[in-house]
Amino acid sequence: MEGAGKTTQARLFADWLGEVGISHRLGREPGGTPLGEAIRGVLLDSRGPGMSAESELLLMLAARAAFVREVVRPTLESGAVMVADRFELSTFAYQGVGRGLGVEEVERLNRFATSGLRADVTMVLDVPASLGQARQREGRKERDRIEAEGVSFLEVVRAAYRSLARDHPGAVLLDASPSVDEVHRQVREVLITRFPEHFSSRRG
Ligand code: Z5A
Repeated sequence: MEGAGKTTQARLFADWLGEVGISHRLGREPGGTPLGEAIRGVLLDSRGPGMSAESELLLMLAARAAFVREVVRPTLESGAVMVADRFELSTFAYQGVGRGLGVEEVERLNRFATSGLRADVTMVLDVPASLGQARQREGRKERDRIEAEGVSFLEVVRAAYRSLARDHPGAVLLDASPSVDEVHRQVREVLITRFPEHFSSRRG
């Protein structure tokens, strides 16, 4: 969810990987490449041209295709860990459910964009939409075009995330309402449990 603390947690997680000596790269979606960042500008500009749900989806996926080919695959091929601030579950929740395009159809198009690459672990940071928005207000972040949809749209997206997190391979639902440190502790716990061979002797 917006304002759940994804960027904060992705950075803390990447810092932790650095501390324990695991090479990694951090990227964000939409964005992460020159093309992706240009598309991000179009997608999120609240004063820009409006667009249909279909155009929004295809722009998200155009950015993702570049991100996977130019950033994610080369990072994984080099043996490093890729940390992504948002990935395909966002598209299933926002465009598949929130925009009503249907999760199955979005999954099909997404597979084309990613050439089937999946994340090993997806952490879904869950907060009520109102708390996410309050955090963003406090952080004084201006609302982007999608956030401007308002709290009822975001509650639909939240329900979609909670349901998708139950079935999506590798997804874990975390309560992101507590403090930054507590959520980071939960993130570490998930990774240590999932990949004990990498973290047991490197708790950092
Ligand atoms: N979108 C989509 O529709 N389909 C897709 O496929 C993809 C994206 C990939 C851009 O995403 C928009 O694109 C987004 C979904 C859509 N629009 N909406 N809604 P984004 O990730 O760039 O934007 P965002 O979700 O709005 O992220 P954000 O505002 O950067 O929120 P965040 O990363 O979750 O939170 P944060 O930046 O880490 O923290 C926000 C503030 O809360 C900040 O002041 C922090 O200090 C504070 N914070 C963080 N954690 C805590 C805790 N635990 N307690 C108290 N305060 C906290």
